[in-house]
Amino acid sequence: MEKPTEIMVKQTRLSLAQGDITRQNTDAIVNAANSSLMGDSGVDGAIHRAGGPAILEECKQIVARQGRLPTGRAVITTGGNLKAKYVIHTVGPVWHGGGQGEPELLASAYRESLKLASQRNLTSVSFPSISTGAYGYPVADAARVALKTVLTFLQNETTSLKEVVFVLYDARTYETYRVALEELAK
Ligand code: AR6
Repeated sequence: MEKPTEIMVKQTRLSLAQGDITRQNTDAIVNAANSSLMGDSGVDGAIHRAGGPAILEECKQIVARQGRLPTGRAVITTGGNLKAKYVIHTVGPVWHGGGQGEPELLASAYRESLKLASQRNLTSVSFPSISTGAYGYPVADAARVALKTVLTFLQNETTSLKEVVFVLYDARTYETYRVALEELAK
């Protein structure tokens, strides 16, 4: 039988795809940013490159207003030239071995992003695999936290979201998320 790459959680479809998140046409895409919100490498760099300067301009205004974005929090800007109307910028934890609150902070990054999307009445949002690149979070652990957090949110919160997509860049990450979703859906 085909392994599940999507599940329904109440009214919302939670699915996995392999690809480049900057090409997604969901209402919002989530950026795995850092606290400076200045754009850098990885998915953050790709989003700023594809979306153009309007995103960085709004990020600068946000930092001028409220300071650096703490780990586990999220803010929303325009999507600039992207197909997505909005970018939700969140900061995942740097992996320090797991004993410094990393799972809670990673869960918070997903939850705060979902809350923002719901507050804006968005119907669809795409996530990358937050923290598993430059920030070094082991992918299998991160996948479990990510999927469980989204699932719990969709089960327990009232939300406008009809679609939540994880867009995984490489085959190994995609496969790891697929196994984690399969485990969770049992
Ligand atoms: N679409 C989807 N996923 C992508 C893309 C893309 N276009 N490009 C990379 N990924 P990372 P982090 C995947 O390092 O670990 C930045 O410099 C990538 O393969 O982007 O949260 C920020 O400014 C990996 O699976 O984010 C921060 O300083 C995942 O996205 C820091 O890196 C996350 O990798 C954040 O580190």
